[in-house]
Amino acid sequence: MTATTLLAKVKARQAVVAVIGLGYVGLPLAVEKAKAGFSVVGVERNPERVAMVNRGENYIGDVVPDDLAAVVRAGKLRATQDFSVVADVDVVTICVPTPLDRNKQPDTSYIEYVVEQSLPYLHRGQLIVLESTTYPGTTEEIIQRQVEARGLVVGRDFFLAFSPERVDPGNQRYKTKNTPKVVGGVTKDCTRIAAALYEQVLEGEVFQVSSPRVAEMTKILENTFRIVNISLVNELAQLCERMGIDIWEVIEAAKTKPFGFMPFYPGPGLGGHCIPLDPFYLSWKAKEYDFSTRFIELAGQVNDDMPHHVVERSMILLNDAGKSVRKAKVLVLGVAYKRDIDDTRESPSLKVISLLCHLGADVVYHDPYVPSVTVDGTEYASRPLDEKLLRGCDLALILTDHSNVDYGLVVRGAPLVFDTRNATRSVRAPHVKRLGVGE
Ligand code: SAJ
Repeated sequence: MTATTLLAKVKARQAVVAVIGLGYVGLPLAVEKAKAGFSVVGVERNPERVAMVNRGENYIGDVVPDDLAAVVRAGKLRATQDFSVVADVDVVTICVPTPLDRNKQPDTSYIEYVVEQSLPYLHRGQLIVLESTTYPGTTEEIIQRQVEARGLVVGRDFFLAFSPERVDPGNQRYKTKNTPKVVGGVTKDCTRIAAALYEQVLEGEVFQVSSPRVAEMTKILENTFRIVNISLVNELAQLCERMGIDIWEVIEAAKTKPFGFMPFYPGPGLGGHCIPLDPFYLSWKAKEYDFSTRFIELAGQVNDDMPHHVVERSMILLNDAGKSVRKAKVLVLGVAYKRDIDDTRESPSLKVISLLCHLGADVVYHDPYVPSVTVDGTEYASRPLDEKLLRGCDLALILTDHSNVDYGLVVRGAPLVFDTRNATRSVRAPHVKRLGVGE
């Protein structure tokens, strides 16, 4: 199939699409492609997820359950663990994790694995799009190289592009369908066909760039922008504590500037599977060019220090109340990495709990979104939030500001509150202390 025929098939929504990886990126994308009329097959390693999709059952918060059920019932979406389906599709979209290993080195093994498993089935006339956040060069150095080793030539026999995912878990306004998309192909035809695919599926703008490397770097810039600015306010929050200034009041005032400013807020550290990790893909690649990405390294250090700062401040507050952290009963409020979601990956709360336990504290938690969590091999269950629990603790530590928690109850019940998210912003009481607020 030539570029022209594949392009026509995509525009007619007759192309058959494989989405490899049905996680928080892949499943919403698969559902949107099926809703647009494409026949979609999800290739997913987790058999539970495969079975749930085929029963029309949802497991990703940002997917509308009825949408998933409807496209499965209509036969427009099915899932499998079997890579051989790649032989029968026109488009392959790869949405697999790109974590860091223990030494903060990129781990592209998921991408390499799915490409290797797909290779026997890849053939002329197919479009391959990588969506996983990664360092500039990945698409060409890993995917193009492996496929061309089979004698296929990119831009002639197959088409290859990178298009970064921009999923913001829990965002009620921007979903997969209405978030603008950046697309960069190895050749003009690659870009054109990949852009056409997203134009059939998404409402948002499809912004074409000149290469996969530009698209890969675009995503890294987006996330590096966040990690650096979050670390900036985390550093200023620590300074404000010493200077007797309220950082939250300062940020609210700075927000009145209608141009040239964007608010970021202090917190107990940086969680999620993207912001704390993705920028280090660029750090690693930059070393090949004898370049040190100092802002990213520094941002990582400042953010990594925040859980330690929170524990240090907690110890001081307990000490001021005449209590030692050893044997102190600490109630952690929130273990998800950010508000109103159930994801605990890289959550700073887990680090705080681990540090407190190593200091001999007796830690329990409440999180309405997370029924249980394991820290250092110990499983904790979320405790019901009531007066008895609050009165029974020495310190209530707010680490995630879920909207459905009654912070008035927390302030009334707990003898001491340390709030790292300004959830108690309207309260002024001697037993309530906030991160970034000096006495
Ligand atoms: N955080 C702060 N202060 C802030 C903003 C965030 O401490 O002002 C913390 C959060 O509590 C969380 C972490 O940073 O622990 C990451 O939060 P995030 O808001 O960046 O959200 P993520 O990681 O779930 O998703 C982000 C997307 N979020 C936004 O743009 C708001 C987006 O950057 C990417 O689409 C996505 O990562 C990704 O997959 O790369």
